[in-house]
Parts: sequence; structure tokens; C-alpha cells
Amino acid sequence: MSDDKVVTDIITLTRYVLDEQRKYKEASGDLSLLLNIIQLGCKFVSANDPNGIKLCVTFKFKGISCLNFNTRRTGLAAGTQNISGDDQKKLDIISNEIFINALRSSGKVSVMVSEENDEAIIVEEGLKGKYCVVFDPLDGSSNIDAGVNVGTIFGIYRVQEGSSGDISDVLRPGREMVVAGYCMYGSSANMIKIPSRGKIYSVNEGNSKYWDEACTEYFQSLKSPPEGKSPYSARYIGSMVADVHRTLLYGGLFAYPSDKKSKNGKLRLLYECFPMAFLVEQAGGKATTGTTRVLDVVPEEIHSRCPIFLGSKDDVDDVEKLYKKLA
Ligand code: AHM
Ligand code: MG
Repeated sequence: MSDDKVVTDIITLTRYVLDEQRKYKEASGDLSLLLNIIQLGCKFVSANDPNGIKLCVTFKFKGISCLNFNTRRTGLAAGTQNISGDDQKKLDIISNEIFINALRSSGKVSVMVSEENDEAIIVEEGLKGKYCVVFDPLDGSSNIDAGVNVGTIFGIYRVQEGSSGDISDVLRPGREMVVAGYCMYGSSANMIKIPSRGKIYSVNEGNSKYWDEACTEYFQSLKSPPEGKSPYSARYIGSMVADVHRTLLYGGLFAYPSDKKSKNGKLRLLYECFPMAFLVEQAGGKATTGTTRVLDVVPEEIHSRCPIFLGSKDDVDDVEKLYKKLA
């Protein structure tokens, strides 16, 4: 369709979810409603972002997985242009409240974990539902003033059989999530599979003096490859959503390793590492701690962290080989 025509038959996220739901006769529609609510939160955030919205969600139902991207532009909210840096920072808090209130009132959620809340939120009896939602309402918020892409990351677990919905329902391996996704504000792109190898590495090299031997050797090998091979390029935005988004599109590797200062790295399992690892695996890539598949890690508490290397399969394989060799 030419650019001057308005597309009126759009595969929106809601349409896609409803199409998927129709494939399962026994589907109750609860998960569809939940995804709609998450969209609502993302739209609120996007209304305060001048660049629009991009939703990227991966679904895994009954062993059937598919990666789906939907791009949808939203208009500017009045006053957005005048928003001050301080107001934008408050967006973390407001977005968090929007997500929590909408999810709680849906009646479909029993437990919520948000980066903004020290404790897990256990929904009151009467409103409890069969899902748990873990999320980072505005990842990369320290970058807002610089106009760098930020995003919302989320994952959904089903409450376990026999549980009334408590913290044990989220202290589970990432592979047990039923849906994970992110919404990046201010970009537009399409992709399905991550390249099996890339040419870009993405890590905060300011921490390199604290890295362990395997990590140091790995990144050194990318910068000083054997004769005849080109070195990798470095790209680090410092916003996980944007760094992972680029990694999905171009391939290569994003890492937040453990180091002498941060034994478990910086990024949180439930609402940063798991959803992103889930998406990357769905796209054909891999995510490891160096020694373990990220999605097999069991969080000890809701804000547990873990080291992460994710991206193109062959690149992540190289990391694992080095960690094995130097163990
Ligand atoms: P935040 O959730 O407080 O924004 O922190 C998470 C962010 C990630 O988006 C990003 O990958 C990482 O922190 C960057 O950390 P650093 O500044 O240490 O490189
Ligand atoms: Mg975050």
C-alpha cells in the first residue's frame, strides 16, 4: 500500500490475540483480556512519549510458540511536548500505578511483581484470578532525559495447581512463563528470527575491571580476533529494551555479566532477564548466565538478579564454551 493511503485493516495486537484465542476451543479469554490491559498501560506510557509505540509480544500456548510483532502509531497527548524532565521521571511511578490498578481490577491476576515495588502485590480475595504478572513498567528510565528508547517489559505465569496465588507462584523458572513481551516506545521495525551470528557486542565496558576471567577473555576475543577475522562493533545504549531490540534485529550479543562488584549482575530475573530470554529463544537465539540457561534459573526472591548473555545462538554458544573451558 502506498504511503498516502491509510491502512484500515490492521493486525493489531488485540486482533492477533483474539485470532489465537479462537484456535483453542477451551480458551476462556482471560489471557486475552490481560494482554489488553497490559496494552492499555503501554498506551498510557506512549501517550507521554513523542515517538509512538511498538509492541512486541511472544506467545506460548500449549507448546505452540510464535513470535509476533505489531506496530501501531499513537498520537501525541496534549501537553506532551511541554513535559519537564522531572515530570517524565514521575512517569515510572504513574505507569506503575496504571498497570497495578488495571491488572488488579481485571479479576484475572493474583500476584504482581513490579520493579517499582519492594514487595510482591498479592491481590485481595474476590478479585484474584489465575495469572501472575511480573513487570518493569518503565525500563531504562534513567535514559528518558536523553531521549533514548525506553520500554515496558512483562511476563505472565499461570497460578500453580492447588495454590491460592502467592509469592511461590512467581518464584519459578522463566521457562514456565506463558507469555512474555516488551513494548518499546519510540521505534518501528519488523523481524521474525534473530541471525545465528552477529557482529555487534553490547555490554557496559566501564565494568570490565571487575569482570571474571571468562568474561574478560570473551570480549577480548571479539575485539582482537585471529588474523583474517574482523572485530565486532560495540553498541551500548544502557536501556535493556533498546539494546535487546537491536540485538534481535541485527544479531550479536547483549550482556550484563556478574562481576566482582555485582555477584549476580544487575538485571532482575522476573521482569528483565526472563521475558527477554523468553523472547530471544522464541526468535531462535539463546540466553545464558554463562553456565546455565537463563530460563532454567529459579528466582530466590522477587527481585533476584542474574548474569545474562543473550543474542545470536552461535555468539552465546561461544560464551558458554569459554565459561566451560575456564571453569
Ligand atoms: P533500570 O530498570 O533501573 O532502568 O535499570 C535497568 C537498566 C537496563 O535497561 C540496562 O540494561 C541497564 O540497567 C544498564 O545498566 P548500566 O548503567 O549499569 O550499564
Ligand atoms: Mg529495569
